[in-house]
This record gives sequence, C-alpha cells and structure tokens, in this order.
Amino acid sequence: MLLTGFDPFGGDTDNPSWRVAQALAGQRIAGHVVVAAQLPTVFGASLTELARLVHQHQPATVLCLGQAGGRAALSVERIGINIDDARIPDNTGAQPVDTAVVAAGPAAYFSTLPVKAMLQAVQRAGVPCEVSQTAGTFVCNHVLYGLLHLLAQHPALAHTRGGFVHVPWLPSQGTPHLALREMVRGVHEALWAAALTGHDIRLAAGTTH
Ligand code: PCA
Repeated sequence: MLLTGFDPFGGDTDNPSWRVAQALAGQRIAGHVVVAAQLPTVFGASLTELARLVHQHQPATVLCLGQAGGRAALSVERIGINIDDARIPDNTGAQPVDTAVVAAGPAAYFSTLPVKAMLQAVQRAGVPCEVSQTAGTFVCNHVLYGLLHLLAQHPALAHTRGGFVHVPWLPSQGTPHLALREMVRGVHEALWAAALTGHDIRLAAGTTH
C-alpha cells in the first residue's frame, strides 16, 4: 500500500496528512505493508513524484492524504475533476486558474477505492468520517485526478486502486480539529477496509449523511 501526505503549504508549518502517513509507515495492514511518502504541495511536481512511486512499488492500494482546514471529519473523496483553479499559490508560487489537470482528459474520475466500506469502517472505529463529493480545485484534487488518470491509462497498473482522504487540522492549527492519534486510527481502518473490500458495499439510505 502506498500512503502519501503533503508538505505544509499556505503559510502553515505543519501538515497532518504527512504526520498520519509517517505514523503508519512500515505497518502491516491486512497483509499489506504501508510505504509512506511525502508529495510536494506543487502542481505538476506532486504528480510526477506520485507517478514515480506508483510505477516503482506497483501497490495494490494507493491512498493519498491531504489537509482540509475547516472540515471536522476525515473525508473520503468520491471524485477527482479535471480542473486546476488555485485560490492560493502552491509551494513554488504557481497559481493556475481554470486550467486542465490533463489536457483533453475526461471531465472526472471516480475513486476506485471502496468509499462506503471505508466510511463504515472508520465510523465503526468511532472516528468522525464522511464522504466528500469534492476534493476542491487545488493540489489535492490535482493529485487525485492525476492518480486516477494514471491508473486508468497503464495496463500494468490495472490491479492498483486509488483514492484520497482529506484530514482536518491538528489542534495546534485551528478549529475544527482532530487529534493526530484519532486521524491515524481512522486512516488505519480506512486502509484495512480498502484492502479487504472487493466491490464497495451499499449502505442503507440515510445512514451516511
Ligand atoms: N491540502 C491541499 C493541498 C495539500 C494539502 O495537504 C488541498 O486540499 O488541495
């Protein structure tokens, strides 16, 4: 399993997504070993590095993590869209507006991880979790879309599934927040569910929102 987090961005000095990835590095989850890596919060370079890692490790599961300030729960992203539209500059100062992630690529890709099974597993562990219908239009969405495009394009990666989870701020960063150990526990459960669930489950109407 490849688990990525980002470096701090937008003036922050910390990024919980990388803290969580580090905490789970080397752990064995449902028979898979977690390889953790950091991606730069940079359009383009983040995807170049992710593609290199995916080709190198050929993992069964790729889960990218990112910080979403203002959200109170782990959010399992359902979709990546083909747009870069940055409200703030990335870590090299680039601020694309209304440009495609992949020129002439499809409008969107759905996560190929079992979103509802992951949601259920995290909630059952008592960690706040929701499904999110948008990963935004900054570097996190860029990475989710680019990952899913990569996996869709390469026959050698046909058995690799990919997706994204946003995590809240740490208590030191602002409110709402979640303790690091809760985030780690939740992402562990999400990875466990991703590894063990072939086809996603159906949850009864009204049980998840
Ligand atoms: N969060 C940003 C990019 C890096 C990160 O951790 C985002 O949500 O796009």
